[in-house]
Amino acid sequence: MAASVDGQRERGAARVVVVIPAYNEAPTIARVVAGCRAHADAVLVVDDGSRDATSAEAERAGARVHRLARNRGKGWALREGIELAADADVLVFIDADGQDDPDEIPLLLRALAPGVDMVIGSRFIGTFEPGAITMINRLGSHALCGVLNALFRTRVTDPFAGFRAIRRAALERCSIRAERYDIEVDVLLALLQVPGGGRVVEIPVRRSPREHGASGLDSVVDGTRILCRILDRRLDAPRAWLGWGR
Ligand SMILES: Nc1nc2c(ncn2[C@@H]2O[C@H](COP(=O)(O)OP(=O)(O)O)[C@@H](O)[C@H]2O)c(=O)[nH]1
Ligand SMILES: [Mg+2]
Repeated sequence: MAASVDGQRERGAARVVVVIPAYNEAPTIARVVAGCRAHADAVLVVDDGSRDATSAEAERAGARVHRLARNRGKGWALREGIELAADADVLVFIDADGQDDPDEIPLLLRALAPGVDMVIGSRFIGTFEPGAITMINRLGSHALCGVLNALFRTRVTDPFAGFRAIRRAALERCSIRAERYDIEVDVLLALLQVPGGGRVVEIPVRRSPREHGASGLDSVVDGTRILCRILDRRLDAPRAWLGWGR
């Protein structure tokens, strides 16, 4: 039985679905899926064109797998997952490479108190284990986070964290555009921009190093894409004011 969401889990009312974007993660996906199943009602893996046994391993571990023929990016995969998890009350996003700990899912769910729309598992108020982040990514994250907080007058510590819990009702009020590693910041800013403003909280989590392969994130290309996404979102208000809806 999963952790409580507003005390609803005990009443069986809040359905928690974990959505995992996975690309060439065969060595770790089964363990991540198994870990998530202990804390959720269902686990959905979105695999867009992996060349290894990611889908088979995920299925073997008990996940529902949505397979796309060609690679479209982490953001695209998560957006497909959100569409498919239409029966969820709460969605949890977690990476497939074992860097996030599924046993911390109950902490996210517990922090999703009444009135809270999204809980971000912040690595910056939590812990990076040795080797879990490169110096360039740490510096880039701080710089981009500073830009975001200045432009949106927020005090977020980890807008790029993929490990989070979000209410489906809140997601339904957002229009998400990102296709790659700009997805996390896009979801956050879309949520903050809904009329009345979504309520977001952060809790500390632990981030482990990657156990196999390499990150697909290119610090320069994806850092630039994230910056463009932040600026694009910042222009939404003046665009709306001028009647230039998107
Ligand atoms: N489905 C899908 N998942 C992706 C894609 N790119 C990255 N991911 C997943 O997103 C998560 C984070 O990716 P990773 O490259 O490790 O980025 P980092 O942890 O931010 O360095 C992992 O679960 C990846 O398998 C993609 O193109 N498609
Ligand atoms: Mg990773």
